Amino acid sequence: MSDHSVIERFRNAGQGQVFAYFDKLSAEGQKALLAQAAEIDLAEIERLNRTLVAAGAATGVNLEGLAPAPYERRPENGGDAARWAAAKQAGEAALRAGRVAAFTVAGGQGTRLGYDGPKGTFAVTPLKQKPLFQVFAEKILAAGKRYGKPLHWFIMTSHANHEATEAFFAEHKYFGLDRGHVHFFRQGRMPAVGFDGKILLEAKDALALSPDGHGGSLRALERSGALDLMQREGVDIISYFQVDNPLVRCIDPAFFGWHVLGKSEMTSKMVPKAYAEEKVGHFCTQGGRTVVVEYSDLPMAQQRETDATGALRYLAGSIAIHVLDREFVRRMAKGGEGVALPFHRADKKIPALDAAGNLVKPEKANGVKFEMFVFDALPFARNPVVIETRRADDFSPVKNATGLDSPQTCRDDQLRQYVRWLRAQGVAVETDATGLPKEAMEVSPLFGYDEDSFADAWAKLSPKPQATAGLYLS
Ligand code: UD2
Repeated sequence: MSDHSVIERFRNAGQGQVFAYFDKLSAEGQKALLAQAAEIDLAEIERLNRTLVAAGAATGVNLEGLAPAPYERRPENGGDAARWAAAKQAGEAALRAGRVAAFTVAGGQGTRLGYDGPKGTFAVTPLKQKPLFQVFAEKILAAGKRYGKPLHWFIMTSHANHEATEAFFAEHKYFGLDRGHVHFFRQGRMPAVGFDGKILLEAKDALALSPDGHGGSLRALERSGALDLMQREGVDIISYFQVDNPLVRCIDPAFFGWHVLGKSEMTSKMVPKAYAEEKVGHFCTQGGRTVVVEYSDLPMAQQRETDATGALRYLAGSIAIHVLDREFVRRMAKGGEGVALPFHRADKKIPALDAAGNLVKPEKANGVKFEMFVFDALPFARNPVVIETRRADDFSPVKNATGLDSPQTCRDDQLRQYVRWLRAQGVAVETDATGLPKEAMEVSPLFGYDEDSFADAWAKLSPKPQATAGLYLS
């Protein structure tokens, strides 16, 4: 498309302000702005303005006919132990057949943590201060060895952190993984608009662009060629997890097995909510489909409802751990008649040029960012399955600098996990009432990354060390 027709297209769409300073830009600046503009789907922006931004646009989520989603309970909570065992076997077979790839969404900006760098480079382990990326890398490496098939690992970055992420891996020699098995790609971007629907500029030659949400990962997997690579390699099971949660069992045979045996296109883990007000999404059903409703969208009265036994009715909390079928992702990415992730509106403080062309850092929200959420794919999936997991085994994210979901709580949860693994092997460990040892110790994922792999490694260990301060099993 010629430069002129790009500009014309924006003018016709009522977005001519994007080129307000165009004539004063250097040739380079003009080129940069045109390239960004060419990325924008103006029809999509017009639709989002109409449906999400315009005065009177429908706000709030449709809660009609909502009910709690069924899920597969763990054996200790009344689930069928034989089915769990069968699932584990099926998952192990899938791993041995090389059908599984790991996939981390790492495009977020980590603003709440106040850490300036790709979040995956943040140090989290109690003793060795390993960064998040290293924890996942070692789990993936160890699982590849355990099942005799090295796994591919896909990492979605953002434009802001892509180069720093790649450099970090190169500097650390991919933490022992084969370079050819680690794949990075950028997620897509969306322009921010003012409350009047006009696309904002962050500089005279740059739009205010931001990542399109973790739901953008489905499009990005397709666009980057990751799905084709998976197909060539015989991978059809994608293990999706977030960069902020080092406890995640990113290679969990039973999880993959439920997915395979259920002929599911999307399988998700739930934890029973700890309390009604806990800020997680809820697995629900609506019109025969599985959906996730964010805590901010479900009225508090409903979140507090209890059943006859006194348990929360909307118990199934979403912790952002999913298995995706490769061809399901392709179908979602390609879109088509009625098949598309919806966008969500987030009102934000967006640094933008004012009418005089000066950059203003606003004190309060001045515009809207558009984001997609990966869990919105669930209602499109065939045979979705939700399984229960123990929070202590799978979920302790680092989100805030202090307090809840902070480096401190995450460190403590890692330590408690090492203690449970050791105690399961009959090792005496001194702890407080919450299972927290007095002194730091650490288990490398290369030694054991879950209960089973730890038990096997421990059995082979001779002599057995004492569980004392500074113990490092690697
Ligand atoms: C998410 C879920 C919440 C719960 C929680 C568990 C949403 C809206 N809420 O909350 O229900 O499951 O996680 O921890 O998802 N990311 C990208 N690109 C983006 C935006 C995010 O890659 O454009 C990644 C980010 O790097 C991180 C993950 O997605 O790994 C989660 O992002 P978040 O911190 O915004 O999610 P949060 O804590 O609001």
